[in-house]
Formats: sequence, C-alpha cells, structure tokens
Amino acid sequence: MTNSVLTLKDLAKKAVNLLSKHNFARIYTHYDADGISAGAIIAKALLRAQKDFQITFLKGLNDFEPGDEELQIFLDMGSGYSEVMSKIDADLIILDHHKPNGEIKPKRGLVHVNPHLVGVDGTYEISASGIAYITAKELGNNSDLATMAILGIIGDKQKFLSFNGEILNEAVSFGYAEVKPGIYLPSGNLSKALKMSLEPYLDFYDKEEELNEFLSRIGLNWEKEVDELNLEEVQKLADAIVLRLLKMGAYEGVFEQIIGKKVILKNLPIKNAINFVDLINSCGRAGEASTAFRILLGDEEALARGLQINEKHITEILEDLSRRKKEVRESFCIRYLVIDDAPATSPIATILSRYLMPDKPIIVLNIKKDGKVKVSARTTDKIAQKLDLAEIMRLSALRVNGVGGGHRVAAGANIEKEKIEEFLKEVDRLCCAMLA
Ligand SMILES: [Mn+2]
Repeated sequence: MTNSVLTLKDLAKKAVNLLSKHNFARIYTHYDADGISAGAIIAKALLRAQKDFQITFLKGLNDFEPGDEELQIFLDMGSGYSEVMSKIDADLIILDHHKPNGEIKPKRGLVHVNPHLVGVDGTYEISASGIAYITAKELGNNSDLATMAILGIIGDKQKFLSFNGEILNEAVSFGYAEVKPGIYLPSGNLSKALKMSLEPYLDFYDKEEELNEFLSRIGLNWEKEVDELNLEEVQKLADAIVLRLLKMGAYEGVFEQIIGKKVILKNLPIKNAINFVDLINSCGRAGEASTAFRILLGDEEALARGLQINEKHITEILEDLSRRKKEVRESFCIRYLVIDDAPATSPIATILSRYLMPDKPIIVLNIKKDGKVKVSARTTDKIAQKLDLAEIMRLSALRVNGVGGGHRVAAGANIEKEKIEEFLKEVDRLCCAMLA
C-alpha cells in the first residue's frame, strides 16, 4: 500500500518512536557493503543513545530463525519477505530498499521504512545505509555517519541523486567528506591499482605486458601513486582508461560513474571510498562481515586483518574471472555461466555484465556442494529500462520451487541443481518477452 502523504523522514521518526521503548535491539543485516554500513550506522547511533545491541550478518532470510528479543531490526532485508516478518513475535523495525512483496501482518509493533512505500526510487536514489542514516539523524546528533551511508550508496552501485545526493552534500558541507576531481581507482601504485581494480574492471590482470605498454603510451611510471597524480596526469589516465574500456566493449554508462570525481571520506579509517567499499565486500564474502563492521566502528586490529582479506579475495576473483570468461554460454536473450562452488559469483556477474559482455543480461549459477544453486543476475541500467531482473528472478525461481528477487539491475535466486535447465529456459523466455 502506498501512502504518498508520508515521507521517509516521517517513517524514520516512527522507527525512533518504537526504538525509544527498548534498551536493547537485535539487529539483522545483509553481509554486503550496504548492509554492513547500515549496521554500523544503527549500531553507532544506538550506542550514542545508550542502548545495547547484538548484530548478526545474513546472506538472506530463506532459512531465517528469529531470536526471542523484544525488538528486532532488519536492515537491507525484510521488505521482500512479508511471510517471514509476519511470524516474528517482537517489535519490528525494517529499514530496507528492496521491493516490498506482500503485506506484513505484524504480531506486535512494526515500522517499515522503505522508499518504495513513499514513492521514492530504491534502486538508485537511496539504499539501506541511507535509510539507516536518516533514521540515525532522528535518533540523535549523528550527521558524521553520512560517510558510512556513502559506502552503501557506492556498494549498491546507486547514483548520487535525490536522497543520495543530499547525503553526499551533507557529508561535504560538514567537512566529513571531500569530492575531488579524479578517477575511481583504488589507492596504491598505478600498476597495482589498474590490475586490481574491480570497478572499473580494466582487464589487466595477468596481462603485464599490455599494462606496461598502456602506461608508457601515456607517459606515466607504474610506481606513481594514484592518490598523488596531478590534474593533468589524471586527465591523461582518464582518457586512456575510456579508450581501453571502449575497446573492451564495456557498457558506456560506466564512464560517468568512474571518471570525474573521487570521494574522500575524511572521518573514516580508509579515506578512499572505493577502497573501503571493496574491502567491506571482500570481508563479507570471506565470511568476515564482523571484521568489516569492527573496522567501521574504529577497531585498528580489525583494519589490519581486513586489508589482508581484501587483497586475497580480489586476487581470487580476478583469477576466477580470467579462467571462467571463456565458459560463458549464450542463448537468445541472456548469457549464462554455470560454475561449481566458486567463492563469490556476484562480482563475476557484475564485471561480465558491465565490462565484458554488456549487451545481454548475464546469469551466473553457482552450484554449491550441497546441491543448492545460488544465482546472480546482472544487467546494465540501459537494458533494465525495459526489463526487471528482480521480477524475472522471482517468477523463474517460483516456477522451479525456488525463491528469487532483488533489484531491476541486480537480482538473485536460490534453486535446486536439477532445475537449472528449466530455470534458465524460463529466464531466457521472460527476458525475450520483456525486451520484445
Ligand atoms: Mn542494499
């Protein structure tokens, strides 16, 4: 039910009202950069309000067993699982930007803060960490947490428009963040940054010679630090990167996202926003979401550990990708890749859909050891103008007794191994139907 009279801020106020009745909250959040940042924002705000919490990081709510705490907060999840939410015997706060699915019939108090419920776009204009930030500001003087919300915005590949734009403006005007001309690249020397970057993915991993040629053509030394390039050097590098991406056949929509500005987070332990997002995602995928969470709360030991996890994880992804890209199959309206027990499929799906094969949606199916299949579906926002991957995943999974959902450009599903063929056929059929 849409209630256009209410705003997100009104809903956040209601959430704070419900919060005020409790001294302890059980928090459940998603294990990616947006979810972990949202968790850190709420945790900090609760601590400052002298409330206690326990936080758990989840991949999803499929096998969810609720605890018996009086107040349970769901971040970056919950909206799509009305049945699960309706069974929980506790006061509930849901701060989520995924499309609501069905009506939640709460056993006790419920505040559901979701942009879709108030006519705001939840795909590009606000993410869970942005909603958490708006809520935190209603709870106390928490505007310094805007920089954590920025991590979630970047992590979910949203745009700095509308609510997200306001969050960035606030962070800048209070001096917590700075926007500088630059390129979206991790910090470090040029050679390493160009090789290890996932967004933009530049396809230099295990292509040492090509990389040397690339750098010498633009007259830059590989040892030069990315953060120390002057404006002229940034410009040269940006031009060369655009040329390379064009040659690779990358989706042109990535250019405006990676070239032009660079966000510096002055009040967080890692200043380069891109690096921080990569690190949080790496920790989450490595089963170390709590390490990322502790880094956000300022733990220095956790930071040292997180840096190691990140380097190892990115190397694994790049290696996996260079092996698997030849195995991508094509059908009428999609491309797909079936892999066995990969460490992470979503970055592979993202890179394939944005940088290497952007002309059709890409479906990556990861067969886990227990026979369950985790599906990641990705496409560009250009294709997503016509087609909704969340809907396609939901319907195709439903057909084979699985579950699916997500966003228009990035969605997923869980199905059984025996159903892969039938599932892919349905995905292809629905994509063709929507694109026609
Ligand atoms: Mn999210």
